[in-house]
Amino acid sequence: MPHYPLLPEHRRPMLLEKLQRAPQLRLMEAHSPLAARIASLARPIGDQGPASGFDGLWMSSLGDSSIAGLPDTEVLGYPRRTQNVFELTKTTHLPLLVDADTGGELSSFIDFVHKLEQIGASGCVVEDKIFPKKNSLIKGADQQLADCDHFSEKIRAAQSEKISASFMVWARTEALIASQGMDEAVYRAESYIRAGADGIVIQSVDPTGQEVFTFMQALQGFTSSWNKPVWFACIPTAYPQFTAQELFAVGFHVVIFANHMLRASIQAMENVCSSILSDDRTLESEPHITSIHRLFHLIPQQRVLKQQLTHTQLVPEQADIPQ
Ligand code: SPV
Ligand code: MG
Repeated sequence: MPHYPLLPEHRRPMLLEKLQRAPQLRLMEAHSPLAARIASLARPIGDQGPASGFDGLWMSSLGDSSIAGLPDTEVLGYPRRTQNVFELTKTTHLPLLVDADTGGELSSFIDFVHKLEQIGASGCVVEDKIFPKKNSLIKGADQQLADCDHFSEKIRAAQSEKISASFMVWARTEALIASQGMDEAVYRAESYIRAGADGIVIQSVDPTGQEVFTFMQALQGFTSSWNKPVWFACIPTAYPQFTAQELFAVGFHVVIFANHMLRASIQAMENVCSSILSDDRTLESEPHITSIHRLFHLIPQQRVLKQQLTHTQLVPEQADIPQ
């Protein structure tokens, strides 16, 4: 990737264009600019897997909250989330899909949508739980759904208030997470599509994957008779035995690997800390950690501005950063 950021108007349509061209996309979670760069440069080992790497990045609420040392309960807030998305644009040319949680209060959700558009994100996913939501993967959590009509209105409002046609507003139903059953999940997905959702994310923690397969089958008739394409995504954290290719085969267009960069980094950091404490030096951990040389390759150091920046030169550039 060249070492300059993409302009928002160039990045924003990329996800929709990729979907229209070849609707089988793999998105990787990125919780920091460094993680975004690593995911953007990643390629498969050997000759299996997509040679061009990931198709886009997922800005996970779990990732953003965890990095900030906060629970995934919408405490981080949109200003910090906005800043995080903006920071990511420095290190990747991939399109960005942003997890918008419940959207909270309507006017702040619309404001978030506008800022994401200005930054050049390609879309957001808003979920039908009651604010403040709890993470869907928490075992035994009491999960409460928002009223379906009210949530559909939120989708409708975001679609009519957004500025750019290429920015997508996806709806995510948590009906299965809230134990409301398949009929409710399908009913809600149809309602959100009627309200204008560009895509649907189905969240499930069924380890067999059967729930999401049934969901896709149940919606087939409705979506094939619908007047515009609707994209479907799943988040296979709880059913990792399925390849993206297998999930595409049952009708999904997007597979989101929602937390794997984050979890990989935690394990690596825990291991190096234990190793250094056990050996009382760093020699033994060296073969297991990234070399400084590799770090400098990922985040090049040689780019030093030649000219002295004056205060007046800095102001307009900073003014472009949505707060
Ligand atoms: C996230 O990545 O923040 C998600 C996906 O919302 S999950 O944590 O699986 O609910
Ligand atoms: Mg989330």
